[in-house]
Amino acid sequence: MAEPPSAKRKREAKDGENGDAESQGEGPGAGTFPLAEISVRKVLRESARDKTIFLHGQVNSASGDGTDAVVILEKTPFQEENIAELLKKHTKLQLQMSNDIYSTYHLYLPPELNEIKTTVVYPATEKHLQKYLRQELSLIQETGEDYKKITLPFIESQSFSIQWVYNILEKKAEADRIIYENPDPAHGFVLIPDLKWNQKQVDDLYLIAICHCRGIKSLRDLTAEHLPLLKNISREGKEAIVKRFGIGGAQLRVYLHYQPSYYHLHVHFTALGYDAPGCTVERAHLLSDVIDHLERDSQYYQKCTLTFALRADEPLLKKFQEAGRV
Ligand code: M7G
Repeated sequence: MAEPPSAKRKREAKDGENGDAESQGEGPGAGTFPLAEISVRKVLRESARDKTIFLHGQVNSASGDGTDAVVILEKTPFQEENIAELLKKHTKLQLQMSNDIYSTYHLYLPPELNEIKTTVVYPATEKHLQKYLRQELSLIQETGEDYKKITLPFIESQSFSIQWVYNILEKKAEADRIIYENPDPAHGFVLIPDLKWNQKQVDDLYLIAICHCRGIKSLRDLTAEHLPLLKNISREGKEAIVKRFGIGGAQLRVYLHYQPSYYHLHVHFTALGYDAPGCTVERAHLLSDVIDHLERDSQYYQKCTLTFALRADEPLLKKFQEAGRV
């Protein structure tokens, strides 16, 4: 019997030669993280709906002082093709309650069917701890002038290291995970699975295209000069995704973040049916809209007002408050 396309796609996502745990550990900073030795300092954020918890942990060094880590634990989506095995191979089925035709159970599974996706940032900086801490948000409306006077000096003075981006571009990390590359230094990019995606199912597909060209910090730096690069990312990125994962361009949400966390231009590709973190209207800018705006006006992103949310303790919010802009 012919395999349904969705099962095939899922199997391909799972089998993708780049998705195994070992290959994800390669590159600078590789090595197994001593998870069992970590002491939990604080729960930064948790979500019962998303089945995720963000922890601030510390790993004790020989001298006795702890090094900070962020550990993110996330229960993974079901994989359709594993369901039969899951029902058959369960280790225990414990009745919780029964009433007439209704009953609920605790179902216990063997470890290989019970994965928890674990993301570690280690050593983590104070900025990482703040990034994941749940906090009240405020909307900022940043004019082109605000960007030049407030935001740009701020991001030049302090923003996350983008060493991991250079490691990908220079093939020093995640080289075996690259899905597609256009090597052109000005108009080329690398397409790679995002840290957030375990590649086991396409329902939560998430890839990023990272441009080779250095120095384009964000949406604010884009002009018509970058249209060839943006169009390559859009067209070639979609072609590579349909070829590898069977998801067509019309089923993809392709966008840039403003503000991003990492100031080296990159574009997010997520499954349209997936509510990816950061795909909200105050952060995601569709690549197709960005291209359209730049075709109409090369200076669009230097002039327009951009709205985004900042967390209560973000130093950039303080800068906007000091300038009387909030
Ligand atoms: P962003 O808009 O700058 O920031 O996107 P965000 O993290 O607040 O969304 C950067 C994207 O790169 C995010 O989707 C991250 O999950 C992803 N990412 C971050 N790091 C450190 C890595 C990494 O080391 N490898 C890969 N493949 N993706 C990463």
